[in-house]
Amino acid sequence: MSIIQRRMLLAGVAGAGALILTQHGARAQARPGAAQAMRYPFGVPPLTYGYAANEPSVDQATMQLHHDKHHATYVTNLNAAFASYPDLQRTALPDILANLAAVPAAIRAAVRNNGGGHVNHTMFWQVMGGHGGAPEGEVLVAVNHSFGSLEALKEKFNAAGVGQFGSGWAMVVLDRAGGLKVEARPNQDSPMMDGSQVLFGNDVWEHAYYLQYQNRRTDYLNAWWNVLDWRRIGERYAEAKAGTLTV
Ligand code: MN3
Repeated sequence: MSIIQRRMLLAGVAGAGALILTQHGARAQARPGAAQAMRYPFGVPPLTYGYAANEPSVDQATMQLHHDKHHATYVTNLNAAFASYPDLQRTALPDILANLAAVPAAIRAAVRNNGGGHVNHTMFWQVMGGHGGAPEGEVLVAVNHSFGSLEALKEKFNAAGVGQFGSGWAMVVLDRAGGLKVEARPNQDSPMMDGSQVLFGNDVWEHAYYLQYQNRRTDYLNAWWNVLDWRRIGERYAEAKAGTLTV
């Protein structure tokens, strides 16, 4: 039984799987590069800016190692896990992560860790490379509605990041009404694993900041806002509401 067939059975609605497939068809048209990155064989999407674009807040060496080595390792391990599972190879990664219980037990942990690592980092590169500042338009409205102000969001987000024991992520996730919530996740877990969409998130693994900030995670969290690309985050918000957000 394919994972999609299993999901349709679990959902108890034959149409649910078809809807997901249709949505991915639409996604493939909207953002072909990003959609392809979510299918086997997986690849690390190239940065759309230079390694030095986030200086001085995130240094070039960290960007290079993080993108070319750390993310690449998750992708290599994910491809290895999928090698003997043609059903999984035919399924978009977000759909697999949304139903990890259906992944064969022998590779479930590898898919959780490395699949989560792949989607989290693919999102991460997208929302950086900008110049910080403040959101505009619908995202500004959503931020003010959900948190009161950008400053309040930053405070809550940084607290989630510094409070994440060990490795993990601070995330802004969307609820069904388009409202925003700050949530932390351990390791490489993704909110996709419990059916949520991510607007943006910051990596608080030591590999994300240790070269430059050593133990000063708070300083890294504060500086990271300077490199956010609010224009791209605005696009992600629109895509999430339209059901076309790929990752
Ligand atoms: Mn990382």
